Amino acid sequence: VKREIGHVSEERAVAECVRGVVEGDRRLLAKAITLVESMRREDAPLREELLARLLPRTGCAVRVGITGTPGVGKSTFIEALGLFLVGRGERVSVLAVDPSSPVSGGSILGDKTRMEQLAQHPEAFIRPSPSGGSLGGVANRTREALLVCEAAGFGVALVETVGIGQSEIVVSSMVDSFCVLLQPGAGDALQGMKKGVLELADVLAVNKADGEQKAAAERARDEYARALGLFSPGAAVWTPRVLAVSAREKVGIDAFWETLLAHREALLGSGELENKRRRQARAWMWSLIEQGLQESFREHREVKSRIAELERAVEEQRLTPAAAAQTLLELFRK
Ligand SMILES: Nc1nc2c(ncn2[C@@H]2O[C@H](COP(=O)(O)OP(=O)(O)OP(=O)(O)O)[C@@H](O)[C@H]2O)c(=O)[nH]1
Ligand SMILES: [Mg+2]
Repeated sequence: VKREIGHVSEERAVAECVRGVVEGDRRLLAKAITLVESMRREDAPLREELLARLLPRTGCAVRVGITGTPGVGKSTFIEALGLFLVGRGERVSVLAVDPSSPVSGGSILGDKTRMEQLAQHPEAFIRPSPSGGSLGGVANRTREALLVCEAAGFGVALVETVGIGQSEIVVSSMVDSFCVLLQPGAGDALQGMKKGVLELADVLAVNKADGEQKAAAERARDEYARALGLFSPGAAVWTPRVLAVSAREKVGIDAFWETLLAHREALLGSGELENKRRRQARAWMWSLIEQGLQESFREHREVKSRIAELERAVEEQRLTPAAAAQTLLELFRK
Protein backbone atom coordinates (compact mmCIF):
# COMPACT_ATOMS: atom_id res chain seq x y z
CA VAL A 1 0.00 0.00 0.00
CA LYS A 2 2.82 2.32 0.91
CA ARG A 3 4.50 1.71 -2.44
CA GLU A 4 1.24 2.46 -4.20
CA ILE A 5 0.91 5.77 -2.37
CA GLY A 6 4.53 6.59 -3.13
CA HIS A 7 3.89 5.78 -6.75
CA VAL A 8 0.83 8.00 -6.99
CA SER A 9 2.58 10.96 -5.40
CA GLU A 10 5.56 10.47 -7.67
CA GLU A 11 3.26 10.50 -10.67
CA ARG A 12 1.83 13.72 -9.37
CA ALA A 13 5.27 15.23 -8.83
CA VAL A 14 6.23 14.52 -12.44
CA ALA A 15 2.94 15.89 -13.78
CA GLU A 16 3.43 19.03 -11.71
CA CYS A 17 6.99 19.49 -13.01
CA VAL A 18 5.85 19.04 -16.61
CA ARG A 19 3.08 21.56 -16.16
CA GLY A 20 5.41 23.99 -14.39
CA VAL A 21 8.10 23.73 -17.07
CA VAL A 22 5.60 24.25 -19.87
CA GLU A 23 3.92 27.17 -18.15
CA GLY A 24 7.21 28.88 -17.36
CA ASP A 25 7.06 28.50 -13.59
CA ARG A 26 10.67 29.13 -12.56
CA ARG A 27 10.46 27.30 -9.27
CA LEU A 28 9.18 24.17 -10.96
CA LEU A 29 11.70 24.56 -13.77
CA ALA A 30 14.46 24.57 -11.18
CA LYS A 31 12.87 21.57 -9.52
CA ALA A 32 12.66 19.70 -12.82
CA ILE A 33 16.33 20.37 -13.49
CA THR A 34 17.23 19.22 -10.01
CA LEU A 35 15.40 16.00 -10.79
CA VAL A 36 17.19 15.40 -14.08
CA GLU A 37 20.49 16.17 -12.38
CA SER A 38 19.84 13.76 -9.55
CA MET A 39 22.32 10.93 -9.28
CA ARG A 40 20.09 8.96 -6.91
CA ARG A 41 19.17 5.67 -8.37
CA GLU A 42 15.64 5.79 -6.98
CA ASP A 43 15.03 9.00 -8.94
CA ALA A 44 15.86 7.34 -12.26
CA PRO A 45 12.30 6.26 -13.19
CA LEU A 46 10.94 9.72 -12.37
CA ARG A 47 13.69 11.39 -14.33
CA GLU A 48 13.03 9.18 -17.34
CA GLU A 49 9.32 9.84 -17.11
CA LEU A 50 9.82 13.59 -16.91
CA LEU A 51 12.20 13.65 -19.88
CA ALA A 52 9.96 11.40 -21.93
CA ARG A 53 7.02 13.73 -21.39
CA LEU A 54 9.07 16.81 -22.22
CA LEU A 55 10.77 15.31 -25.28
CA PRO A 56 8.04 16.33 -27.78
CA ARG A 57 8.59 19.95 -26.77
CA THR A 58 12.35 19.94 -27.25
CA GLY A 59 14.58 20.66 -30.21
CA CYS A 60 13.59 24.23 -30.97
CA ALA A 61 16.37 26.17 -29.29
CA VAL A 62 19.49 27.60 -30.86
CA ARG A 63 22.07 25.60 -28.92
CA VAL A 64 25.36 27.39 -28.46
CA GLY A 65 28.51 26.26 -26.66
CA ILE A 66 31.02 28.79 -25.39
CA THR A 67 34.48 27.94 -24.17
CA GLY A 68 37.77 29.67 -23.45
CA THR A 69 40.64 29.62 -21.01
CA PRO A 70 40.10 30.84 -17.42
CA GLY A 71 39.89 34.61 -17.30
CA VAL A 72 39.28 35.14 -21.02
CA GLY A 73 35.93 36.69 -20.20
CA LYS A 74 33.37 33.93 -20.68
CA SER A 75 31.08 35.12 -17.90
CA THR A 76 31.31 38.74 -18.97
CA PHE A 77 30.68 37.75 -22.57
CA ILE A 78 27.70 35.55 -21.77
CA GLU A 79 26.20 38.33 -19.70
CA ALA A 80 26.65 40.78 -22.60
CA LEU A 81 25.32 38.32 -25.17
CA GLY A 82 22.44 37.28 -22.93
CA LEU A 83 21.40 40.86 -22.33
CA PHE A 84 21.66 41.60 -26.04
CA LEU A 85 19.40 38.65 -26.79
CA VAL A 86 16.77 39.33 -24.15
CA GLY A 87 16.81 42.90 -25.48
CA ARG A 88 15.75 41.43 -28.80
CA GLY A 89 12.92 39.55 -27.19
CA GLU A 90 14.62 36.19 -26.88
CA ARG A 91 14.43 33.99 -23.83
CA VAL A 92 17.87 32.75 -22.84
CA SER A 93 19.05 29.90 -20.65
CA VAL A 94 22.63 29.50 -19.50
CA LEU A 95 23.98 26.15 -18.34
CA ALA A 96 27.52 25.09 -17.56
CA VAL A 97 29.64 22.00 -17.78
CA ASP A 98 32.27 22.36 -15.11
CA PRO A 99 34.62 19.43 -14.78
CA SER A 100 36.49 21.00 -11.87
CA SER A 101 36.05 19.59 -8.42
CA PRO A 102 34.78 21.70 -5.54
CA VAL A 103 38.31 21.44 -4.15
CA SER A 104 39.90 23.17 -7.12
CA GLY A 105 37.70 26.21 -6.92
CA GLY A 106 34.16 25.12 -7.59
CA SER A 107 31.74 25.99 -10.29
CA ILE A 108 32.47 28.28 -13.22
CA LEU A 109 29.15 29.92 -12.63
CA GLY A 110 29.64 30.11 -8.92
CA ASP A 111 30.56 33.68 -9.78
CA LYS A 112 27.03 34.65 -10.65
CA THR A 113 28.00 38.16 -9.55
CA ARG A 114 29.51 38.71 -13.00
CA MET A 115 26.18 37.86 -14.56
CA GLU A 116 24.21 39.86 -12.08
CA GLN A 117 22.03 41.69 -14.57
CA LEU A 118 21.30 38.67 -16.67
CA ALA A 119 20.59 36.52 -13.62
CA GLN A 120 17.91 38.96 -12.55
CA HIS A 121 16.28 39.27 -15.93
CA PRO A 122 12.85 37.63 -16.09
CA GLU A 123 13.53 36.25 -19.59
CA ALA A 124 16.82 34.63 -18.59
CA PHE A 125 17.60 31.53 -16.59
CA ILE A 126 21.06 30.76 -15.27
CA ARG A 127 21.94 27.43 -13.82
CA PRO A 128 25.36 26.51 -12.46
CA SER A 129 27.02 23.25 -13.38
CA PRO A 130 25.95 20.12 -11.56
CA SER A 131 28.81 19.29 -9.26
CA GLY A 132 30.64 16.07 -8.68
CA GLY A 133 30.97 12.94 -10.72
CA SER A 134 32.92 12.31 -13.88
CA LEU A 135 32.97 14.74 -16.77
CA GLY A 136 30.73 12.33 -18.65
CA GLY A 137 28.24 12.26 -15.78
CA VAL A 138 28.20 16.04 -15.44
CA ALA A 139 27.79 16.41 -19.20
CA ASN A 140 24.88 13.98 -19.40
CA ARG A 141 23.05 15.88 -16.70
CA THR A 142 23.70 19.15 -18.54
CA ARG A 143 22.36 17.66 -21.79
CA GLU A 144 19.19 16.71 -20.02
CA ALA A 145 18.91 20.10 -18.33
CA LEU A 146 19.25 21.62 -21.80
CA LEU A 147 16.24 19.62 -22.99
CA VAL A 148 14.24 20.83 -19.99
CA CYS A 149 15.17 24.44 -20.80
CA GLU A 150 14.07 23.94 -24.40
CA ALA A 151 10.77 22.49 -23.26
CA ALA A 152 10.41 25.57 -21.09
CA GLY A 153 10.54 27.69 -24.22
CA PHE A 154 14.01 29.20 -24.01
CA GLY A 155 14.83 29.97 -27.62
CA VAL A 156 18.54 30.28 -27.00
CA ALA A 157 20.40 27.75 -24.88
CA LEU A 158 23.95 28.76 -23.99
CA VAL A 159 26.31 26.19 -22.52
CA GLU A 160 29.51 27.45 -20.96
CA THR A 161 32.59 25.45 -20.23
CA VAL A 162 36.11 26.30 -19.27
CA GLY A 163 38.54 25.30 -21.99
CA ILE A 164 40.62 22.83 -20.09
CA GLY A 165 40.77 19.08 -20.43
CA GLN A 166 38.09 17.44 -22.50
CA SER A 167 35.09 19.47 -21.49
CA GLU A 168 35.04 21.50 -24.70
CA ILE A 169 34.72 18.31 -26.72
CA VAL A 170 31.84 17.19 -24.57
CA VAL A 171 30.07 20.55 -24.87
CA SER A 172 30.60 20.69 -28.62
CA SER A 173 28.77 17.37 -28.82
CA MET A 174 25.57 18.89 -27.38
CA VAL A 175 25.31 22.17 -29.29
CA ASP A 176 24.64 23.36 -32.84
CA SER A 177 27.32 26.05 -32.84
CA PHE A 178 30.51 26.01 -30.86
CA CYS A 179 32.34 29.23 -30.02
CA VAL A 180 35.78 29.80 -28.62
CA LEU A 181 36.79 32.98 -26.84
CA LEU A 182 40.44 33.95 -27.15
CA GLN A 183 42.84 36.24 -25.36
CA PRO A 184 44.12 39.26 -27.25
CA GLY A 185 47.81 38.32 -26.88
CA ALA A 186 49.15 39.01 -30.37
CA GLY A 187 52.21 37.40 -31.91
CA ASP A 188 52.14 34.32 -29.77
CA ALA A 189 48.40 33.99 -30.09
CA LEU A 190 48.59 30.68 -31.84
CA GLN A 191 51.05 29.07 -29.52
CA GLY A 192 48.65 28.79 -26.63
CA MET A 193 45.95 27.45 -28.86
CA LYS A 194 45.26 23.77 -29.01
CA LYS A 195 44.70 22.69 -32.57
CA GLY A 196 41.85 20.46 -31.41
CA VAL A 197 39.90 23.44 -30.12
CA LEU A 198 40.37 25.29 -33.40
CA GLU A 199 38.92 22.32 -35.21
CA LEU A 200 35.84 22.32 -33.01
CA ALA A 201 35.18 26.03 -33.33
CA ASP A 202 32.53 27.43 -35.65
CA VAL A 203 33.01 30.99 -34.46
CA LEU A 204 36.04 32.41 -32.69
CA ALA A 205 36.05 35.70 -30.86
CA VAL A 206 39.11 37.49 -29.59
CA ASN A 207 37.80 39.23 -26.50
CA LYS A 208 39.00 42.39 -24.72
CA ALA A 209 39.29 44.37 -27.96
CA ASP A 210 39.11 47.61 -26.00
CA GLY A 211 41.44 50.23 -24.53
CA GLU A 212 45.11 49.37 -24.71
CA GLN A 213 44.42 45.86 -25.89
CA LYS A 214 42.31 46.81 -28.88
CA ALA A 215 45.11 46.77 -31.45
CA ALA A 216 46.53 43.52 -30.06
CA ALA A 217 43.12 41.89 -30.22
CA GLU A 218 42.68 42.93 -33.84
CA ARG A 219 46.10 41.60 -34.77
CA ALA A 220 45.29 38.34 -33.02
CA ARG A 221 42.02 38.14 -34.93
CA ASP A 222 43.85 38.47 -38.26
CA GLU A 223 46.39 35.87 -37.24
CA TYR A 224 43.76 33.37 -36.25
CA ALA A 225 41.88 34.01 -39.45
CA ARG A 226 45.02 33.26 -41.46
CA ALA A 227 45.75 30.13 -39.45
CA LEU A 228 42.19 28.87 -39.88
CA GLY A 229 42.42 29.42 -43.61
CA LEU A 230 45.43 27.12 -43.65
CA PHE A 231 43.69 24.02 -42.51
CA SER A 232 40.06 24.55 -43.34
CA PRO A 233 38.79 21.89 -45.74
CA GLY A 234 37.54 23.97 -48.69
CA ALA A 235 34.38 22.00 -49.42
CA ALA A 236 32.84 22.29 -45.94
CA VAL A 237 29.41 23.90 -45.58
CA TRP A 238 30.92 26.42 -43.19
CA THR A 239 34.30 28.03 -42.80
CA PRO A 240 34.95 29.18 -39.23
CA ARG A 241 35.08 32.94 -38.73
CA VAL A 242 37.06 35.06 -36.33
CA LEU A 243 35.88 38.29 -34.75
CA ALA A 244 37.24 40.81 -32.30
CA VAL A 245 34.83 41.72 -29.50
CA SER A 246 34.74 43.49 -26.18
CA ALA A 247 32.46 41.82 -23.70
CA ARG A 248 33.08 44.59 -21.19
CA GLU A 249 32.29 47.45 -23.56
CA LYS A 250 29.62 45.37 -25.33
CA VAL A 251 31.23 45.91 -28.72
CA GLY A 252 30.85 43.31 -31.46
CA ILE A 253 28.15 41.36 -29.69
CA ASP A 254 25.67 42.00 -32.50
CA ALA A 255 28.22 40.96 -35.13
CA PHE A 256 28.92 37.83 -33.11
CA TRP A 257 25.24 36.93 -33.10
CA GLU A 258 24.89 37.64 -36.81
CA THR A 259 27.83 35.32 -37.48
CA LEU A 260 26.29 32.65 -35.35
CA LEU A 261 23.01 32.92 -37.24
CA ALA A 262 24.93 32.72 -40.52
CA HIS A 263 26.46 29.49 -39.29
CA ARG A 264 23.01 28.23 -38.42
CA GLU A 265 21.69 29.15 -41.86
CA ALA A 266 24.55 27.26 -43.49
CA LEU A 267 23.77 24.18 -41.40
CA LEU A 268 20.05 24.40 -42.05
CA GLY A 269 20.42 25.02 -45.76
CA SER A 270 22.59 21.95 -46.23
CA GLY A 271 20.58 19.65 -44.00
CA GLU A 272 23.61 19.40 -41.75
CA LEU A 273 21.84 20.68 -38.65
CA GLU A 274 19.49 17.74 -38.66
CA ASN A 275 22.33 15.32 -39.38
CA LYS A 276 24.39 16.79 -36.60
CA ARG A 277 21.60 16.47 -34.06
CA ARG A 278 20.91 12.90 -35.12
CA ARG A 279 24.58 12.01 -34.72
CA GLN A 280 24.67 13.74 -31.35
CA ALA A 281 21.59 11.89 -30.09
CA ARG A 282 23.03 8.56 -31.16
CA ALA A 283 26.41 9.30 -29.56
CA TRP A 284 24.65 10.37 -26.38
CA MET A 285 22.81 7.05 -26.24
CA TRP A 286 26.09 5.19 -26.57
CA SER A 287 27.77 7.27 -23.93
CA LEU A 288 24.92 6.42 -21.55
CA ILE A 289 25.26 2.74 -22.41
CA GLU A 290 29.00 2.84 -21.79
CA GLN A 291 28.52 4.54 -18.44
CA GLY A 292 25.79 2.12 -17.46
CA LEU A 293 27.94 -0.85 -18.39
CA GLN A 294 30.87 0.49 -16.41
CA GLU A 295 28.68 0.96 -13.37
CA SER A 296 27.21 -2.53 -13.64
CA PHE A 297 30.66 -3.93 -14.12
CA ARG A 298 32.10 -2.29 -11.04
CA GLU A 299 29.11 -3.32 -8.98
CA HIS A 300 29.06 -6.92 -10.17
CA ARG A 301 29.61 -9.06 -7.07
CA GLU A 302 32.29 -11.41 -8.33
CA VAL A 303 34.05 -8.74 -10.33
CA LYS A 304 34.08 -6.44 -7.33
CA SER A 305 35.57 -9.08 -5.10
CA ARG A 306 38.57 -9.48 -7.40
CA ILE A 307 39.25 -6.01 -8.81
CA ALA A 308 41.70 -4.91 -6.12
CA GLU A 309 43.71 -8.12 -6.30
CA LEU A 310 43.96 -8.08 -10.09
CA GLU A 311 44.79 -4.37 -10.23
CA ARG A 312 47.68 -5.02 -7.88
CA ALA A 313 48.91 -7.95 -9.94
CA VAL A 314 48.89 -5.70 -13.01
CA GLU A 315 50.70 -2.89 -11.20
CA GLU A 316 53.39 -5.29 -10.02
CA GLN A 317 53.71 -6.81 -13.48
CA ARG A 318 52.81 -10.27 -12.31
CA LEU A 319 49.94 -10.28 -14.80
CA THR A 320 49.40 -8.55 -18.12
CA PRO A 321 46.63 -5.96 -18.26
CA ALA A 322 45.05 -8.00 -21.04
CA ALA A 323 44.92 -11.16 -18.93
CA ALA A 324 43.46 -9.31 -15.94
CA ALA A 325 40.85 -7.62 -18.11
CA GLN A 326 39.96 -10.95 -19.65
CA THR A 327 39.50 -12.61 -16.24
CA LEU A 328 37.25 -9.79 -15.01
CA LEU A 329 35.23 -9.68 -18.20
CA GLU A 330 34.65 -13.42 -18.03
CA LEU A 331 33.42 -13.12 -14.46
CA PHE A 332 31.09 -10.34 -15.58
CA ARG A 333 29.72 -12.23 -18.55
CA LYS A 334 29.03 -15.39 -16.58
N1 LIG B 1 39.28 44.84 -20.85
C1 LIG B 1 38.40 43.86 -20.83
N2 LIG B 1 38.32 43.03 -19.76
C2 LIG B 1 37.42 42.05 -19.78
C3 LIG B 1 36.55 41.83 -20.86
N3 LIG B 1 35.77 40.77 -20.59
C4 LIG B 1 36.15 40.33 -19.38
N4 LIG B 1 37.14 41.10 -18.88
C5 LIG B 1 37.81 40.97 -17.58
O1 LIG B 1 38.50 39.73 -17.53
C6 LIG B 1 38.40 39.15 -16.24
C7 LIG B 1 37.80 37.76 -16.33
O2 LIG B 1 36.47 37.84 -16.81
P1 LIG B 1 35.43 36.67 -16.61
O3 LIG B 1 34.22 37.04 -17.38
O4 LIG B 1 35.27 36.34 -15.19
O5 LIG B 1 36.22 35.51 -17.32
P2 LIG B 1 35.86 33.94 -17.34
O6 LIG B 1 36.39 33.45 -18.64
O7 LIG B 1 34.44 33.74 -17.04
O8 LIG B 1 36.78 33.42 -16.18
P3 LIG B 1 36.66 32.02 -15.37
O9 LIG B 1 35.22 31.88 -14.97
O10 LIG B 1 37.58 32.21 -14.23
O11 LIG B 1 37.11 30.95 -16.31
C8 LIG B 1 37.53 40.10 -15.41
O12 LIG B 1 38.37 40.93 -14.65
C9 LIG B 1 36.79 40.89 -16.45
O13 LIG B 1 36.45 42.18 -16.01
C10 LIG B 1 36.63 42.74 -21.98
O14 LIG B 1 35.91 42.64 -22.96
N5 LIG B 1 37.57 43.71 -21.90
MG1 LIG C 1 33.48 32.66 -15.54
